[in-house]
Amino acid sequence: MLGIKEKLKEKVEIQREEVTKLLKNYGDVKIGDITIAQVIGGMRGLKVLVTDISYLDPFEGIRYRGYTVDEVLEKLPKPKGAEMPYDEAQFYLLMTGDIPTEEEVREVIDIFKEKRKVPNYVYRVLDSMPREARPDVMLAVAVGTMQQESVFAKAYAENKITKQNAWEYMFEDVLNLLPKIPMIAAYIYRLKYKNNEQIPQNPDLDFGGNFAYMMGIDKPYDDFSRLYFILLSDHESGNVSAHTTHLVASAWADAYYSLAAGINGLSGPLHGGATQEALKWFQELLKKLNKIPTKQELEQFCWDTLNAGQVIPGYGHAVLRNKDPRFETQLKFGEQYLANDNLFKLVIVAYKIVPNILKHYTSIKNPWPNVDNISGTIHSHYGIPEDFFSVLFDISIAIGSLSNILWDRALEYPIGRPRSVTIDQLSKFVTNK
Ligand code: AMX
Repeated sequence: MLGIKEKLKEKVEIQREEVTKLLKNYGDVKIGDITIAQVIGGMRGLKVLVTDISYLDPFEGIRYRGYTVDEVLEKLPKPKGAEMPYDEAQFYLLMTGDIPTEEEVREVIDIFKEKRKVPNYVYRVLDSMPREARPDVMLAVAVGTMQQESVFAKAYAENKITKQNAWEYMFEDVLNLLPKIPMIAAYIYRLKYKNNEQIPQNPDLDFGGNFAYMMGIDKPYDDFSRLYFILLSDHESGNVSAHTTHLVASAWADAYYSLAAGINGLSGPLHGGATQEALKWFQELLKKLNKIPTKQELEQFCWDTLNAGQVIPGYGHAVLRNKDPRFETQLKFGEQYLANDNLFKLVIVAYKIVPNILKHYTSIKNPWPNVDNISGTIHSHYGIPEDFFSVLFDISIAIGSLSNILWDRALEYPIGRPRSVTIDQLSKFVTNK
C-alpha cells in the first residue's frame, strides 16, 4: 500500500504536468465574459477559480472529487457499528481523489490520533478569554495561537522552501492542524456552556466519534458529527470561507494563518450564520402557535415574513437549482432519530408547503430548502446552543479548505490578485458602447 504522502506525490506530478500543458498551450483560450452585473454582484456566476476538491453542479448538487453525497456515504469506510463513514476517509478522498481502502484510512486515523494533542498554551489562552467571547472567535484565536508550530513558516525562514517542495511542508502543517480542530472545539464547548467540566479524549475513537464523546453527547450524535463534517466539508472554493482561506494561502501564508482567516470568513449571517436564522424562524413559528401549524397557519406565517420585507431563511441557493442532497440526507437522519421532535416535525411540514409559496409569489430561482434549513434543528435537538453552530461548520470546512490549499501549493498557483475598476470607469464602458 502507498501511504497518503506517497500517493499525493504521484498525483501531484501528474496534475502539475496537466496544468503546465494547459498554461503553455491554451493559456489564452477564453472561458467566459464578464458583465457589469457580475462585477458589482459579488462575481456571481463567474468561473474564475480552480479546484478539483469539489464541484457544485446546479442540478445534481455537490460532488466531492466526482462522487455524489450518496456515493460518498455508501463507498467510504465506516467505523465498526457506525452508520456514517470516517471523516478521515473523507479527508483522504478530498486530498487524493480516491476512495480509501480500510488500510489506507487506517493510516490517516493513526496519524490523526498521534497528532491531535493540543499544546497546553492553547488552553491557557482560551481560559483567559472573556466568557462572552463568541466560540468561533475563540477557535480562530486558538488556530492563530498555534501558528508558531508551523513547519512551513519555519522552513521558509530557513530558506528551505522551493516552489517544488512547498506543498510537502504545507502537508505537514495540514496533518498537524486538522486533527486538533475538533479537540479545541469540544474544549471551547465545555468551557463556555458546561461549566468548564472537560471530558478527556478517548484514544480509541475517530475524528467524529471522539468529538461527540468530548462534547458529552450520546449516540447517535457520533454518527451525526461524522455525517455533518462530511456534508459541509466543501462546497466549491467560491464561498466566502473557502475563498478567504485560499486567498490568504495564495500569498504563501501557512495553514494556520489561512484557516484562521477562513473561520472568520464563515462568521457572517449570510454565510455560516444562516443555520441560526432558519432555526429561529421555526422556533418563532412554534412559539407563536404552540403546536404544529395547519397548512393555512403556516402559509400565513410565510406571508407575515415576506410582507415584512424579509426572506424566509433556509430556502433558496445562489448556485444550486434543485433540491440540496445535503438537506435530503440530514432529513433521512432526522426521520430515523428525531421523529418525535416538534421542531423536526415542523421542518417536514414546511418542506411540503413553503417551496410552493416561494415558487409562486417570489422570483426565487430555487425554492427548495437548503442545507441550513435543517442543520440547526438537529444541532438544537442535541442541546447545542445557537452561537456554537458556526464552530461545527468550521470543523467541517477545515477538512475541505486545508485540502484545497494543499493542492493550491502543490500546483504552484500564484498569489490571487484580481483588478478593480471604478464606478466612473464602468460608466465609461457603457457610454463608449
Ligand atoms: N425567501 C424569500 N425570497 C427569496 C428567498 C427566500 N428564501 N430566496 C430568494 N428570494 C428572492 C430574492 O430576495 C430575490 O428577490 P428580488 O428579485 O426581489 O431581489 C429573488 O428571490 C431571486 O433570488 P435568487 O436569485 O433566487 O437568490 P440569490 O442568489 O440572490 O440569493 C440566497 C441566494 C441563498 C442568499 C437567498 O435564496 C436567500 O436569502 N435565502 C434565505 C437565506 C438562506 O437560507 N441562506 C443560506 C443559503 C445557503 C448557504 O449558502 N449557506
